[in-house]
Amino acid sequence: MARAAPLRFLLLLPPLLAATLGRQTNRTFEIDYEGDQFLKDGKPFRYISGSIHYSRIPRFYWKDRLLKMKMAGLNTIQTYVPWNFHEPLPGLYQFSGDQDLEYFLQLADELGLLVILRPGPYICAEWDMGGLPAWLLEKQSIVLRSSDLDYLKAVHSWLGVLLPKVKPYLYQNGGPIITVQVENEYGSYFTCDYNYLRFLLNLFHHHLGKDVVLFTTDGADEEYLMCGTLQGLYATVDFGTSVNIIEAFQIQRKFESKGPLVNSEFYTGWLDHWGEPHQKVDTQKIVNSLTDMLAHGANVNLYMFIGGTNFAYWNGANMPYAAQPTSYDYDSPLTEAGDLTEKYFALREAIGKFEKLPEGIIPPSTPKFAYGKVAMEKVNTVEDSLDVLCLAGPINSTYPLTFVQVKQYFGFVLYRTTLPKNYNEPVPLSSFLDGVRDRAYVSVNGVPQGILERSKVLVINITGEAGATLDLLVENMGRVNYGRHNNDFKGLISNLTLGSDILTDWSIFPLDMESAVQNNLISNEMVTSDSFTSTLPTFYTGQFFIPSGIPDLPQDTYIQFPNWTKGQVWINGFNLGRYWPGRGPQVTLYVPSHILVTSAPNNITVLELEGSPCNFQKKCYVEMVDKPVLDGPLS
Ligand code: 6GJ
Repeated sequence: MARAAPLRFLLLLPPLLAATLGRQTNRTFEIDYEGDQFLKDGKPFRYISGSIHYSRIPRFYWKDRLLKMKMAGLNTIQTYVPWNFHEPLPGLYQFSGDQDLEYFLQLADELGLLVILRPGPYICAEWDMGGLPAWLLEKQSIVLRSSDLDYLKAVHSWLGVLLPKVKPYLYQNGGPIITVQVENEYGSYFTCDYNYLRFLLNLFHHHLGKDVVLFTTDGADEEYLMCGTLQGLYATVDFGTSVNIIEAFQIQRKFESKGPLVNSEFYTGWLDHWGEPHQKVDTQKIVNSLTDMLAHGANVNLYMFIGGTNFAYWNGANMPYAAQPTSYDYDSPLTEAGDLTEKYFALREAIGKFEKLPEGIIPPSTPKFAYGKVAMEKVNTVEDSLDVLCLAGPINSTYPLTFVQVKQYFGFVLYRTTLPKNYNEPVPLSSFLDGVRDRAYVSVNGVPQGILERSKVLVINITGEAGATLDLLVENMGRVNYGRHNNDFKGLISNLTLGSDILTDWSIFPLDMESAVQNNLISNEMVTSDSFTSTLPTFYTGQFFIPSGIPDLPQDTYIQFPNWTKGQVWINGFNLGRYWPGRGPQVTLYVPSHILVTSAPNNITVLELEGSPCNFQKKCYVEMVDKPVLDGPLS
């Protein structure tokens, strides 16, 4: 009987794989303009692809999701590379753990899945600032996605790191990447700057070589492709079930009279916004359009095949300002948690009419466990936690500074000043030109006064005595990811007026919630103030144990917040994202099992920004349940 490979062999796998991938081979992937098709190693090839964003799926589950996509009959997957996910500060690069793009590509290759890579540098994707890093806004006048030299310099530097990393993974070098998208729906953007596209074309060719298939994607409308396409970049379109596929591909043909028909984003669902109904797209309509496109020999990418989660603060927003929620379920064939849906099997059946479906077991939906109620206890308000949230102390400024100006890119900043005189009667507090970005939780001497909200609540009335402390905890709810407003500065971006007075002499506290939570600085040992009100932004903590004696635990779960309002939640220091049942439609947040432990208590930290069900006497609860609720009531 053959001896099993010694375990140490497995340690050799990644470098062996990389060495194999990095080699020049005689493999080819190209466009056959005469045959209106792709050729893979000289043979006609049509891709049936699905979108998966590795940045929205824990590394722990990448293989599970990719295998489910393979078993659905897909031969290719498509993924974005979010620049801000990998370069959080200029020159600081992160490519390990959940950011290990190369490992993700290796997994796809091992499973026999080809890859359509979309490295942007702008990606849209309902992702913060469309993937562009917020530190670009340190040049306040920067013109994003243009020939602005500061923007091009940053792009040149970033792609000079990213593209050499992915070059070994090109198909012709032994890897899975068959095509690479340049920019994203550039024709939808106001700059319409061909020099910018030429810069990108040359940069991609410089790093990847000229034998790679580079393409663009734009909405299936002639005016979009006018600005979104360029000689040397193969023009493709995107459209959903409401569009006639013949008309859509006729638009593509106006720009690519020969070559393969490609729908780079065929929408299997749709995006959500807080306060709007959860979006769904009818399965039969998707099946009908997909079948029609495949029958026409088109190459199709199903956007999304699995949406996943906007963990932490990664969600984007659209204009008029509307932030997307934590869940990016997208009503896609695999749920946010990777569960198989009726849409999955319907699409698998449709694909099976055109491609031989892989034999073998489809990985089942992962089990979910309801760990039940978890008692929570108040710890401290944000105002009383500044010593652990802002170790460097405040930045003092006559007028408010933006998040970027204090080098804080996500989460929260506390703005503090004092009232210049007595306001015994309610007086309007407002920000010039809708300048609160995006929500400000206002208090005077620790007494809540109300909430200012971008585009929704521009004025609140407050009272207070001269010298009283005025606090505004400002929350960044996510940067605009689509359209001209994606230079989305956060914080108090214009002066605040109180009646006829401009408020000055600010102390500005950038708040490092992550370090405080991960270093257990938000704990019950903290001194808690005597008088609690449950409407000041307040931290709560709780613990729960994974039940012993039950096999296969821990399992995935969902956390919900009955009678809480809005906030942020961490489990064992992992930032799960924003909850906002007070506005909806998302009620539960997905909790992947890999962040849970069986050997110790699991620590939950909640920052409730508005109102919790707790009071000083009564304990309060969050709840771990085994079913998601993404279409809950709207406020
Ligand atoms: C694409 O733009 C984008 O390329 N997109 C959508 N387009 C419909 C028009 C939006 C106002 S819906 C969701 C996707 C992603 O944003 C994708 O990144």
